Amino acid sequence: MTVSFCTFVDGLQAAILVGDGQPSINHCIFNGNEQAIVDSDGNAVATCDYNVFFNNGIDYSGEEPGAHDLFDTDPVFVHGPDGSYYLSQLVAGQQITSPCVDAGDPMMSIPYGTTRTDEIADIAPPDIGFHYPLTATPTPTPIPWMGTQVIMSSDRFKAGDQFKLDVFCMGNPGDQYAEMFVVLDVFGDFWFWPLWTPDLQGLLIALQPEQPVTFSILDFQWPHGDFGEVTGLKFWAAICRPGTFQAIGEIGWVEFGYY
Ligand SMILES: [Ca+2]
Repeated sequence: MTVSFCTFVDGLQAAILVGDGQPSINHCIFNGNEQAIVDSDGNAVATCDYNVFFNNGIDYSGEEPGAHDLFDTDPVFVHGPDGSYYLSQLVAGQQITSPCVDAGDPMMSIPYGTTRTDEIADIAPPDIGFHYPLTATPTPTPIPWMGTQVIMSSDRFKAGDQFKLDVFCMGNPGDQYAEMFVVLDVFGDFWFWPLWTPDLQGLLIALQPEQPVTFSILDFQWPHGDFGEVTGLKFWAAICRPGTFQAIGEIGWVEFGYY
């Protein structure tokens, strides 16, 4: 049995109680335990080395210390993203570097993980003690925006305002064409661009790779006259695979009114 790259802190009994066999105990930190490595009956012979001991009641009982053990050595824990037993290190921004850093057997393979609060993986020689998993979030791959976005010059219009409606369309990388629909939604009654009649209609448009295509749908000056006040009107816009009503990406919309 092998116990390696573990950290034992503040145990009230023996951190490791050796029974039978010939265990190997190495690259572990024992800090503040009542007892660290204890042979229960004298039958076992543990091979111990490259361990670090600090503030334990008893470091070894019935087992032989290793040639590279460090005694009375503060591991200098610091709190990090996944816990409180990272090792203080100048390279990670702390004031001092823990004596456990790079204190392992240079011939020992390095466990996957890190002792650094900035989550940079351990490199040779190995650090002694527990290695936290690398949880650093991967660089997010930007997801290209797809579908339609509807932009209006305002959401409330009055006489003389410029009424401008633009639709931006962006397809999948391989899409060359799409069927585009723009709908004026007057409380559930639909009026379809480009003729602005209730008949379902759209237009086949050409898309461009990796950049949106812009359509100016409406552009006029809001007329004078007493139309009262209306809110809650909407424009919807979608691009679909030609011949289907299968939308590509997002369906854009805006809400507007006039007074
Ligand atoms: Ca190292």
